[in-house]
Amino acid sequence: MKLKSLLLATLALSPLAQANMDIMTHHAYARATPPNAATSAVFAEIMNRSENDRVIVSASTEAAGKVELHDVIKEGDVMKMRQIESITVPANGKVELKPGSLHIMLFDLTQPLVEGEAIDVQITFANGQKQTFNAPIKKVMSGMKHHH
Ligand SMILES: [Cu+2]
Repeated sequence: MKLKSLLLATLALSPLAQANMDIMTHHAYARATPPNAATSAVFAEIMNRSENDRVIVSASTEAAGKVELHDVIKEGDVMKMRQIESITVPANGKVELKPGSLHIMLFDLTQPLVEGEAIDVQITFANGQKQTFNAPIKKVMSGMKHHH
């Protein structure tokens, strides 16, 4: 019993265990794709319960060959996606990745994303912390108007 409580105390004090409890991911999902689509996107609400801003610098998933962090900006009347360097999750705050706004962009999909299945997505923070969350695949109404 003594050993067990000692182990628990050590675990609680370890910076990694501490860090992992600071970040919580809610309502994650990935956009379902038609059979030949090469791209998709992942959305989630990411909460930071620590006293420090946390900066997401990259993301990865086995479902895609390439993953980028994206934002959507308005150029005149046209909404355009662009790659961004990082996404900051403010201290004691949250950031919402959603259609028409911040998202994790998937390129070179290794297989179609089928509604009802799920993918694992790993995000990496500037401090080296990594966090994996599960994103169920859902049909998403396009939040972005496509102008041709
Ligand atoms: Cu994008």
